[in-house]
Amino acid sequence: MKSPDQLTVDTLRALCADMIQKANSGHPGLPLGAAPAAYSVWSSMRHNPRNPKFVDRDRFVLSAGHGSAMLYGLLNLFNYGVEMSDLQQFRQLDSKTPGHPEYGHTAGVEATTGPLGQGIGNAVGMAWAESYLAAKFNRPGYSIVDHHTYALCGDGCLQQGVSAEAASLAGTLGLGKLIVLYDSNSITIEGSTDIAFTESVQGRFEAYGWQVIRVEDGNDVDAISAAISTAKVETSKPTLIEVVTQIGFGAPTKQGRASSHGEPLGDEELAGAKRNLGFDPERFFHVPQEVTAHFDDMKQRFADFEIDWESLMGAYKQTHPDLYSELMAWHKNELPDLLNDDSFWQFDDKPAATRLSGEIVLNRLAAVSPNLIGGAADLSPSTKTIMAGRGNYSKSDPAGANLYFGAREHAMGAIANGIALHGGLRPYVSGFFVFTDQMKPPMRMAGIMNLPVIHIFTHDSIGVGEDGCTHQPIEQLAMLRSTPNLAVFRPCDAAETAACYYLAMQRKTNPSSIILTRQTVPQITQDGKLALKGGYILRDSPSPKIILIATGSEAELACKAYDALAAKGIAARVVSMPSMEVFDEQPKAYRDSVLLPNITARIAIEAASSFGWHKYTGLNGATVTMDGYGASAPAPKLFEHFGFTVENVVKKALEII
Ligand SMILES: Cc1ncc(C[n+]2csc(CCOP(=O)(O)OP(=O)(O)O)c2C)c(N)n1
Ligand SMILES: [Mg+2]
Repeated sequence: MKSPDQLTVDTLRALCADMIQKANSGHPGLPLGAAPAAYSVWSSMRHNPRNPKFVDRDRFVLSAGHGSAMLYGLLNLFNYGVEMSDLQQFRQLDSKTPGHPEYGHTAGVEATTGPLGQGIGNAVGMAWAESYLAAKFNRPGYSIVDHHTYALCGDGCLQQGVSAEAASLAGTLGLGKLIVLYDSNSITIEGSTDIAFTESVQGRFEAYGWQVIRVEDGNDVDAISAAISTAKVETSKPTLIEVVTQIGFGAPTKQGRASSHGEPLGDEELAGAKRNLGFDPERFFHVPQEVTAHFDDMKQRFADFEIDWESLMGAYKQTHPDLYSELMAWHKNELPDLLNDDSFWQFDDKPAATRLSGEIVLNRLAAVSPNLIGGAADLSPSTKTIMAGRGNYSKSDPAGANLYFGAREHAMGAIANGIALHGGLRPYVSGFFVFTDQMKPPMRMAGIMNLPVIHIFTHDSIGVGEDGCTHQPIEQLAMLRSTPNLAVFRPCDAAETAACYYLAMQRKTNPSSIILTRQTVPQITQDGKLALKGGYILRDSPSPKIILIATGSEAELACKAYDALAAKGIAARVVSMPSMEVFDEQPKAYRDSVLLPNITARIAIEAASSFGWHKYTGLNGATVTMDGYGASAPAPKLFEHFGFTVENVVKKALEII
C-alpha cells in the first residue's frame, strides 16, 4: 500500500503525462522527476486554494516554466479551480492551461515563466518585498507579514546569468525566507550537463551566502519536507535545496534521458510509465478516491491559515489603526490627486538635465506615494534616483526603501517584476538607457504580465558624449516602442518630465519606461499638462506648411529650426511627442488636430534610430535621426557631427515642402 503522499505524487505524474500526450506537446521530464519536490512544497506551504490571492500566502514560482503541466496538475489536485477539463485542454487556444504558466490568466500562477532563470529573479523580488513590508508593518505580537517564497528551478535556470545575479544579491541581502528547490537531474535539452555545466552548484551558492541542503533521493517526500523545515529554521540566509532527481522518472526507456525533456512520451512509453507507477495504463486523467480524500483532509488546514490571519489583522486594526489603513492603501496602490496639486507641476526656468528634473519629480512623488520603492543598477549617482529620507535597504536595515541592485540590470528587472507581483509596493528601477539591452527580457515579461513597474533610464543618446558609442543608445527607443504593453516616455524638459512620471504612475496595468538626458536642456514648455496627451503642439504658426515632430533633447532643436524657417517666411508647427503610446491612445480627432492629415511635409527629429518614425512622417516625410553607432567626443560636437543642427533640419524641410 502506498502512503497518501506517494499516491498523490504518482497521480500528479500520471496526470501530467496524460496532459502532454493528449496535447501532443509539452515537457514530461520535469513533472515526472520533480513531482515529489513540488508536492512537498505545496503540501507544506501556507496558502489557501479557496482564495489564491490570500495576502499573506507563501508564494511559489515555477522558474522552470516548461514544467507547466506539473503546476496545472498541482492546481487541479489542490482545488485551485483548474478542472480536469482544463487539464484536457492543455496548450489549446483560450484554455486555462497554456504552454507555459501565465500570471493573471490562471488563478494560483504567481508569475509568468518560461524564459529560464527569470523566475528566480521574480522570487528574489517577492522575498525582498516580504522582508521590507514585514520590517515596515510588523509589530510585537503582530507578524502580519510573514510568509515564505519558494521557487523551483532546473539546471537550465542555474545556467542562466540572471539567476547568478539574483542569487548573489539575495545572499548579500540575507533574504532568509527565500527557498529555492533545484531539480538536479543533470540533464538539459542537449543531453548530460557534463557537456556544458560542471561547476559545483553547492559551492557556488555557498559562496553567494546561501544555506545549501542536498537531498540525495528526489523521490523521498519526507526527506524533502525535512529539508524545507531546515530551510525555514535558517532565517538569515536564503536556502537552496538541491534535490537529486531523474528526469522522466518511471518512463521505461526515457527515464534519465534528455529524450523525456520536451516531447510527449508516446503511447507505449506512457503505458509503461503508468505500469511502473502502479496505475492502470488504460485509464487516463484519473484521480484515485484516496487522493481526493487526502486533499479533503488538508482543506481545513489551508483555510485556517487565512482565518487565523484575518483574526490577527482584526486585532492589528484595533491596536495599530494607522498602520492598518496604510497597509490597505499600499495594497490598493492609491495615488493622491496630483493633477490639481500645483506644486507638482512647478519648476524654475533654469536649464537642467531631465535626469535632474526626474530626481525632483521622483522625490515629489515619493513624498505622496509612500509605497514607492526602488533603486539602480549601481548607477544612482548618475541616474539621480535616490528618494531622500526613505532609508537604504540592507540586511541590517530592511525598512529602507532605496534599493541597491549592484550592476545587475537583468536581475534588477526580474526582481522589480517580483516586487510588483508580490503586491503592496510600487517598484521603480534605473540605469543607463543603453543597458536596457541587458534587461529587455524582464521588461518584456512586465509587459506580458501587466505589471506597473517604472523603468527610469538616463544617458539617453549621443548626448552622453565622451563615453562613446558603447554608451550611446541608438536602437533602444525603437526596441522599447515595439514592445507590446510598454509605454515609453522621453520628455524634453522639467515640466514634461513631471507629466511623464504622472502618466507612468497612473498606468497601473503596464510597465513604463522614462528616458532622460544626461546633458542640460532648456525649459521650453509652458504647460507640462499638455504633454499628458503624449504628443501636442509646442509651437505653431497660422496655416503651417510643415510639421516638425521631436522628442526629448531634440525638441529644442525643433524650436530653433521653427524660428529659422519663420525667418525664411515658412510657417511651421512643432509637435512635442514625449510618448508615442500615449499619443496613439488619443481619439483620432485629437491626433488629426495635432498632425494635420492634409500636411504631408513632416520631419521627425530624434537622436536615435529612424525606425518607427515613418508612421508619423509618412513616406513623403523626412527624419533627422541616426541609424549608425555614435562616437566619442564632447556632446555638442556629436550633435553637430551627426546632423542634429538647425541648418540640417531646415535643409531637409526645404527638400520636402
Ligand atoms: C532563456 C531561455 N533559453 C532557452 C530556453 C529553451 N529551454 C527550455 S528548457 C531548456 C533547458 C532545460 O534544462 P533543465 O532546466 O535542466 O530542465 P529539464 O530538461 O531537466 O527538465 C531550454 C534550453 C528557455 N526556455 N529560456
Ligand atoms: Mg535538468
